[in-house]
Amino acid sequence: MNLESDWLIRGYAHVCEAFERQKYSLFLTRVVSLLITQQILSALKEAKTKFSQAKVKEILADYRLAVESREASIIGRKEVFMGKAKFGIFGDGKEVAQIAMAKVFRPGDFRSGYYRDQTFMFAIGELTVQQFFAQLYAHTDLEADPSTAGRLMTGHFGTRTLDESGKFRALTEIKNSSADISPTAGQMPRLLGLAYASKLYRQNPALKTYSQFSIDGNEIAFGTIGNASTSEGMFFEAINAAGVLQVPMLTSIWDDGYGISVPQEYHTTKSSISKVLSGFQRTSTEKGFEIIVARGWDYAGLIEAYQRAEKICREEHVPVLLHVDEVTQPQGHSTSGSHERYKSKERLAWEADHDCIRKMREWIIQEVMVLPEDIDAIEKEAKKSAKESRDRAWKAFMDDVRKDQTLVTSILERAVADNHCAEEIQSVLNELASAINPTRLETMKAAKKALRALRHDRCAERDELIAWLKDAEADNYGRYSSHLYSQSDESARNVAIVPPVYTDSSPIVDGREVLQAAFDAALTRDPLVLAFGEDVGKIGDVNQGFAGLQAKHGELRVTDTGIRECTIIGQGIGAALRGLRPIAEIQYLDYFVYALPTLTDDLACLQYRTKGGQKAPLIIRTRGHRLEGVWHAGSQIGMLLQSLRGIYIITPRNMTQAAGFYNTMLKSDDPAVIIECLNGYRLKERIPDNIGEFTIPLGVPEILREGNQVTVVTYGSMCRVVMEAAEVLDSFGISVEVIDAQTLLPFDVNQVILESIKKTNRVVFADEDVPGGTTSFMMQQVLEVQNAYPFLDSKPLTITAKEHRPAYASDGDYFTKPNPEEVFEQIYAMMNESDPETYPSLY
Ligand SMILES: Cc1ncc(C[n+]2csc(CCOP(=O)(O)OP(=O)(O)O)c2C)c(N)n1
Ligand SMILES: [Mg+2]
Repeated sequence: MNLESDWLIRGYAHVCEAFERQKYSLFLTRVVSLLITQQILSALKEAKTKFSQAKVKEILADYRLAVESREASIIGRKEVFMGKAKFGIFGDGKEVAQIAMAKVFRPGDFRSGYYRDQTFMFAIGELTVQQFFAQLYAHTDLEADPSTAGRLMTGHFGTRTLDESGKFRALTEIKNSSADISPTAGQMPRLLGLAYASKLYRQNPALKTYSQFSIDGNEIAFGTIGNASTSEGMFFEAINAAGVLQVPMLTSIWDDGYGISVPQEYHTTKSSISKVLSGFQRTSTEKGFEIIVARGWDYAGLIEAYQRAEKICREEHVPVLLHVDEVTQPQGHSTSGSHERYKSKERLAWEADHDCIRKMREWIIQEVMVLPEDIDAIEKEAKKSAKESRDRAWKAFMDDVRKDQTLVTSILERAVADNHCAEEIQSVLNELASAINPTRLETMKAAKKALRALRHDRCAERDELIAWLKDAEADNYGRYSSHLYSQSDESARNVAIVPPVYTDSSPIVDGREVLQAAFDAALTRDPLVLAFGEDVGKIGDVNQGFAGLQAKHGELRVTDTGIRECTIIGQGIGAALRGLRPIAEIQYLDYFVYALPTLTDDLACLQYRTKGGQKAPLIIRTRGHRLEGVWHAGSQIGMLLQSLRGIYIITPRNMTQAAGFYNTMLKSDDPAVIIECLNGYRLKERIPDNIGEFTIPLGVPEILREGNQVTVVTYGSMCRVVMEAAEVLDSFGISVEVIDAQTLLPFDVNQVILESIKKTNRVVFADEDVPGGTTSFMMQQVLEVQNAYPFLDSKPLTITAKEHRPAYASDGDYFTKPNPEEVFEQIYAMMNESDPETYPSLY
């Protein structure tokens, strides 16, 4: 192109843009363009862009997507204000950066991001605009919202890594997004694990054949996080760990200068996360991160930045931090309030000027030499397309919801016509018809109200309503309550039971050696198995369950980590999401508190929040119960029961039971926490001959001692305490049946405890948790769920630790946690109450 025509085109573009910027009408812009001479116009048309035709096409397709995504945000917001959806949080302002990121995202890669990433999901082809709206409406159909089936609020993205039977799909053939969660920065621990998996697949030759999970570890884990959320500990923990591990983790920070209303200076030292983290920058002599800064409105710059980042990350397995600065948020944080409340006029004007779509448009006109009217046409079409997607999503949603409403309405109308409680039912009908945007709730309420009205009227309509109610309850269970645990054939509940085999030559060894033998067998059997945690590698954990196994199986299989419980769990989740079978260790149960957010918000609800779309069969190994002091005698198992539904909680009384449970869980696709007995590693046990194969079923208690007067239900280290007390009670003529619950989730699935109570008519729940902790859970399960209360002759009893945690003194445990004397006395007192003559009070 000659200089003259270049000048003309630029001049023309500037005039058009200036008019638009001043918000003069399109008409005026057109008039001006007409005034421009024929010569200029013909020069424009003849002008040659420096880009190839294919490139121009690609750029315009990107622009079209950005506009469509923006339009989806704008109309999404309106939908909320019209009452068609409850809440909206959108990716406006972040479109261009996400399109650039999508360009380097390949099959096999994983995303771990947050609620702003709609454009990225559109760009990789894993979310349609219609699905975006379906999620906004919380459409509970899996096809409508494949990310969450209506279970999560809008902006929670995830791809289905499992097929319909719950088995992994070929992850290297698809573009993967791990399932989002709402807690900001909660995506970071998992991101670390997703990247860590690539390192293992690349460096461990035994994993080369698992091509459905990885091709030579070439996959990048892409993270996204908002600027404000980088203040969270999880962010720093994950960044540091990625630098240490040198894993292909490409973290993008969408920096829009705010976290809801709070500006950057409240969040980040020096107001810049890339400045703060500059010490992580690798040098020619030190490993570390590659840190890149790009501007959120600079399409060309972003594309170049992502290409550079990808190359370093994918080829060298160096973690990259891409600080995308100068990002805007045109609609404000969410539908909960307007940003005019907290952004200054200057900031709002700056944001308008630096809007990434406006800037991209300018760039296309100036650099790609596309006529504004051609861009207008693209914009028009993109906006129309977004609206059509919305309409389709809304129709599908309403058609679905209305199915039940139509059915129930017709039953009620017939009841009125046949004069069954006509007046009351007509008013129910009127109420149902008046709902503006009805959900299933209104229909359910109407049916239940009608059934109340018809309680004396045994008509056909009543029977129909009852039948509908049963079906609807099953459907709604499926919609809102299924998939807490795996529902596949590989569910832990389906693992075939292989009993332990003992022979005369089965050696008697320290408990820790039983575990060591089981772990050795697992590592030998399955190259996907690996173990990591603090002190797990070189010394084989603080109690030597893995002793010698790093030397035998290599550092990639049995390895140490930094002191970072939260990301140890994330490391496990990410690795498990990518087909590996990690055993992640939290050194003591007491330190679970540090890992709990990731366990509860990410792992426990994974199957549930994706309605069976993703799984992470992570085994968390820890040790608890009694040993010494406040932080090495953890028994706060009630805390786990309350927060970790979705993860099985296993409490073996010794290391053989623990080994059997590890074997069971390694054959299943459910996650589990296995709590070993802190004081059991040196106790002698006989190793089963089939140490690597035998399995123990979940939810099946074991009767450790038979008796017929009192049933004691306990678990873990308390089994030994209760057994000792039971022995003494026996010598006082009191026959105690001792039951080891073995697993708390699931709990006694065959009602062994109920059968025992039918015989003894008395029950005691004993453990080392606080009063009202796990014993209350067990009591609720037995009295309420198993219906044991009619068989009781004595008040049910709980024997627990004190409310405080155990003191360190040598007898601290004795006076804090239940001891054999206390168990004896409490059970004796129970018998004294029912038969004081035979069992006179002790003192
Ligand atoms: C752990 C946690 N704390 C608080 C919130 C509430 N919250 C939701 S979004 C948000 C601001 C996040 O800002 P930023 O990380 O900058 O992302 P942006 O929304 O600006 O893209 C807050 C405080 C949350 N979701 N999770
Ligand atoms: Mg922000």
